[in-house]
Amino acid sequence: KESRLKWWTNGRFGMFIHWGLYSLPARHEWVKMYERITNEDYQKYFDNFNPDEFDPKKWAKEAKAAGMKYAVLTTKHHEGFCLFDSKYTDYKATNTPAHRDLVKEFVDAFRAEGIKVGFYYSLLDWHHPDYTIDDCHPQRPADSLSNEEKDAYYLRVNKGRDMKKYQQYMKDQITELLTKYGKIDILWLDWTWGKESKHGKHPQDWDALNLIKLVRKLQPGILVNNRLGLDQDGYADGGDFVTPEQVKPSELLPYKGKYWETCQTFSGSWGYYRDENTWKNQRQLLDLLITSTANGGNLILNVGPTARGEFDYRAKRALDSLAYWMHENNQA
Ligand code: FUL
Repeated sequence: KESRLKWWTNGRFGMFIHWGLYSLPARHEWVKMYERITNEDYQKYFDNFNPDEFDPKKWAKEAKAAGMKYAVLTTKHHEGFCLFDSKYTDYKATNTPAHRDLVKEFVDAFRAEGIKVGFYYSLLDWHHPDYTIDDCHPQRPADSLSNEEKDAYYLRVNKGRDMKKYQQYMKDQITELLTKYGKIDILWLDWTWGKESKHGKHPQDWDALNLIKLVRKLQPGILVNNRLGLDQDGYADGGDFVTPEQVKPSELLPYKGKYWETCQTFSGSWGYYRDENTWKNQRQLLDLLITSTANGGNLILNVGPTARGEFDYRAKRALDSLAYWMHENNQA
């Protein structure tokens, strides 16, 4: 494990990219769930997904200048939309006006800059017809219903949904991702929850053990994060690193001694959120980077590109401020 993780612990700093149909409404990557948007109403984002400014070579240059050594792209987020040309769904970028396999272009562009590539893949899927509807789903029951009414609702809407088929779908897609794009350095699976969490009443079954075995077989050198929940079942190979999310620098200290990567946003949400006003300044970003590195961890900093495929000017400004600092300190 130590030797597999060597490049990653040395690299310390990565770029997360959250991009999907949610970049069109531009108000959080969870918009479909938060606003209970139906598939029919969400369809307009698919029909109009046309990232005419998408040029991942530019993204890769920005990442490199900022001193980032790896990048992880959302191949599919919770909304279920695939940025890659999957055989197993029509809900993919090649069927939108984009007409491109965006994952392939990302991989080629970042590799060309010497940046390691990773894939984020959501376990949740708010579009797949076999995925169990639970209390973390756009079609969840109304809050006003009683518990009995909610249970009856779940029974009704999940009739005919077959989670086993969805498990197979995940395996098929992960197989595509890990066989069609060359050597993949990181797989970032997201996410599962314990019985205690607020979504625990309807726990999902990802067939996690067989999933991780498949991943290890297809790409023995790959690094996998810890969000499959296997560590909860006493399975030692629960993941290669832990992933404290959006925590303050001071809260990172207890992770010392583990392999860890904190994931952080520039402004709060992960998907492009046009009207968000909480952008971190250079000092805050450097504080995160320095605290992470000094305590033996990694930082993966997220950009949510716009629907046209560009980095927002505020993201560019933040990246440039890091590039400037790296340059002044001879780090990049
Ligand atoms: C979370 C997700 O629900 C967020 O949307 C984001 O992808 C973050 C990195 O992980 O659990």
